[in-house]
Amino acid sequence: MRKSLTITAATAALFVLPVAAFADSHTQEFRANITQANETGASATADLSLDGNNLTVSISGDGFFDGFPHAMHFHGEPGGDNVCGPLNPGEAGFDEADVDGDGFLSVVEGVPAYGPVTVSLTTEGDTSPDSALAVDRFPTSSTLDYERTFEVSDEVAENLSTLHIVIHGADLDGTGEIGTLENEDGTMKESSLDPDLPFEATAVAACGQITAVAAGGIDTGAGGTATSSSNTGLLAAGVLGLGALGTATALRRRGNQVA
Ligand SMILES: [Cu+2]
Repeated sequence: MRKSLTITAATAALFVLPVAAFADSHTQEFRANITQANETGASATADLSLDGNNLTVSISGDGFFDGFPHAMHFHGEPGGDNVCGPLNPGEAGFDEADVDGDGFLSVVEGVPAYGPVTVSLTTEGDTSPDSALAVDRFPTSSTLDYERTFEVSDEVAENLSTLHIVIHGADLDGTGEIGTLENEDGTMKESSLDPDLPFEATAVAACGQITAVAAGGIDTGAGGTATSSSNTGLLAAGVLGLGALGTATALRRRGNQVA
C-alpha cells in the first residue's frame, strides 16, 4: 500500500512538473542592473517580462534628479555588439569616448558604445525612436517608478539581451537645477542632440545591459497572461513585491497601462 502510494505520487509529479514548466515557458524574464554615468550617483533596477511581443518593463531607481523628465531608452543594434561603454571619468576608455574633452559623456559621445535608440520608454503613447526626446512623456521622479506594458517588434523581442537601458538627465554641476551648466564663454551648454535643450537634460545619467534571467531564477508564477484572473493577481503581486513602486502616480499609471 505504501509503495503504491509513493509510486502514485511520483507519477503524478512527472505529469505535473512538465505541465507547469510548459505553462510558464512563453514568458521570458530579463533584468538590467543600471549603474551611474557621469558620476551622477544614480542607479536603477529594471525587470522585463516578455510574452510574445508584449513587453512589461518595470524600473525602480534611486538618486535621479527629482522633478525633471528622464528620457529612458533601449539603445543598441538588435543582435549587435553594443555595450554601455566607459561611463565615468577615470574608467578605461573614457577619455577616448569623451571626444570634446569636457569631462562629460554626452548622448552622442556614448553612441559608439551603446548604439542608437531602439525603443523609447515613454509613459504613454508612441515608444519608437521618434519619441526619444518626448520630454512630456518620461518619468520625472528621483526613483523613476516606471511600469508599462507595450508591444515590441520581432527584432527587439528576439534580441532583448543585446540591448541596453540608458537613462538621461542629470544635474552635472550640482546647482540643484537642470540647464545651469555653461560653456567657457558663459553660454548655456547645449544638448548634443538638440540645441534647444540643455546639455544636462539629455546627458547620460545611468546605463545597464539587459540580460536574460535563467529559468527558475525568479518566481515564474508571475508568468501568466492577463487573461486569467488568477495569473493577473500573481502578476500584480510580483510587481508590487519589487518595491519602490508605491506612489499613487505609479499605481495610476499601472492601472492605465497594464491590461
Ligand atoms: Cu537614450
